[in-house]
Amino acid sequence: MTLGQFIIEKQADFPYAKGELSRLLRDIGIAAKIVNREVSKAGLVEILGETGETNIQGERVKKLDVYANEQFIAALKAGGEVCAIASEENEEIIPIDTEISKNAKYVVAMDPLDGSSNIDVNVSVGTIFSIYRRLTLKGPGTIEDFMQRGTEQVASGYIIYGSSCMLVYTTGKGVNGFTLDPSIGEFCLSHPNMQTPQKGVYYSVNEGNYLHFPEGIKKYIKYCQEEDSATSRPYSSRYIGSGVADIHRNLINGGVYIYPVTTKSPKGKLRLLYECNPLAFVIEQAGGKATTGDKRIMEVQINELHQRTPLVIGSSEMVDKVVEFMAKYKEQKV
Ligand code: P6P
Repeated sequence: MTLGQFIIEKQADFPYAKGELSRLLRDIGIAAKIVNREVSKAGLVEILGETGETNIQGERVKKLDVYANEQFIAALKAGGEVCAIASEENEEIIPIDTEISKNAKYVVAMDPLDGSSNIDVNVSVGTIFSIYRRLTLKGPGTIEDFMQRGTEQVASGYIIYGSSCMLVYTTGKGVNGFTLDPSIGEFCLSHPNMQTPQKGVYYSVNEGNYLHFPEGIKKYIKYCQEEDSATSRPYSSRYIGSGVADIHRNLINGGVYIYPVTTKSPKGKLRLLYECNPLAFVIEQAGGKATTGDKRIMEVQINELHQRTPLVIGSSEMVDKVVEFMAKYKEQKV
């Protein structure tokens, strides 16, 4: 079953929907195919960095994250279903005020190419997207449309450009994964009704920041490293610098991803609007959890577009254990 067929079939889940969300998800799928084509040949067309040269179309060769941003913006604008876009690549929101979008109901927040520093070394990267109903009544969207808690998301998901290209999304009725079949240029349902294991043996954290972690995180990392066959410890450390790839692996195999506060990132590094909330929606729908360490991610109040937050996300029993350690050592300072 292709993504398009699946979306139409599932549209029946939303009796009041008139197809706008379906078309919006289709638009995201189109942009994903275009970006995947460039990501998969990044090493060949020197799109890795700003080379200063121009390509055969006479365009300056752009960095892949700029390219991805432009492709998703173009696809969303052309689809006419959104009245504004927020992007990790843009300081301000992108209001959309075209004839085709004048009745648009939705806004999209996105990280067009998460982990893009890995492109040059051929490591998986991803796109993360979050869809909200607009709050403003008409005209181009405003920043007010994005100041919504994660619990208000209509849909969210990610695309991972890895050994294969996968699109994983939820509309609040479970999580489904689609793998791009390049021979037909379609995303095909490969992972129906994804459920993440309640526990796993992978923990993902940048231990280079260990000395600056809160005490509870330090204690949890040591817990992961202890010998205890009854709880399958020591766990395995897996951290590749692309959150989408780490979180996707943990979603399938079980595991926990942690990006806590550090001295360099005193509020955490990852962004609430277009990284943590969309990933939290997917993981919760797959039976996992996502927290700041003491608050459910999707209930965090958002006050600014690029707001950062600490993130603990993955298998519910493992997230609970991290929270337990953080509570136990909350007051302890190094
Ligand atoms: P660090 C990528 O920039 C990202 O937002 C996540 O995808 C990734 O897990 C993390 O930051 C890597 O950050 O500080 O460990 O290099």
